[in-house]
Amino acid sequence: MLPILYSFRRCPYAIRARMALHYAGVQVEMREVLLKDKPPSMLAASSKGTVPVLIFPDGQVLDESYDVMRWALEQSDPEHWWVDELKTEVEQLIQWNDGEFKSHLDHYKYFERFPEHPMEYYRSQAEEFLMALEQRLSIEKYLLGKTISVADVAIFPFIRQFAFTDKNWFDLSPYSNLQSWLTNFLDSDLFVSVMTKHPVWSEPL
Ligand SMILES: N[C@@H](CCC(=O)N[C@@H](CS)C(=O)NCC(=O)O)C(=O)O
Repeated sequence: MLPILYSFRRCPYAIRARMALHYAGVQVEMREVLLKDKPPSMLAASSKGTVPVLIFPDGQVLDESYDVMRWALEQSDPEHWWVDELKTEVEQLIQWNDGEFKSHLDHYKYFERFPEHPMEYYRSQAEEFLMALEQRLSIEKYLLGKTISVADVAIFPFIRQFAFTDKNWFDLSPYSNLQSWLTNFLDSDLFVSVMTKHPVWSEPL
């Protein structure tokens, strides 16, 4: 019996969880869902109604992507993505990403829904985070040093989403280190493998 992962292919939270699970060599039963039509068994396990949700054969549930990542790395972490001494810094960065930056990103991506300001306004608010990442990446190859850490993987799917909102703008932006960092992840075998398409799972009758 494998753990079950409810996921949505393009969701940045689900992408970070799938990347950590794949990296750790954890096999799961993948259940691709439609966010508009969530399976009752997923909602029974986690009433929050967000993906990813990981359910273990003993019934234990993880319904926060960062918890899924941490659990995966506890199983296996061959390249040391987890460094105990960096925990606070990692969590501060992820909190900034998942909180303020994600909100600016959503406003930028769906600016038509927020007519109070033009799209450029939301984008420039999001850029505060980009600048902080660019600054870090101008010193070291990865966000927290010379090697990849859990922070890079947790944040990458959101920068991908930002970049593809207007790829032309992003490619011409001054964030050259961030551009290379993003390309590196987009081209990685790890990312490509977790983006395999799965048919939508439907609840057996
Ligand atoms: N804090 C959660 C957030 C997960 C989340 O918001 N996922 C989105 C999809 S990207 C979702 O499921 N939204 C519910 C919906 O759209 O109905 C986590 O880290 O796992």
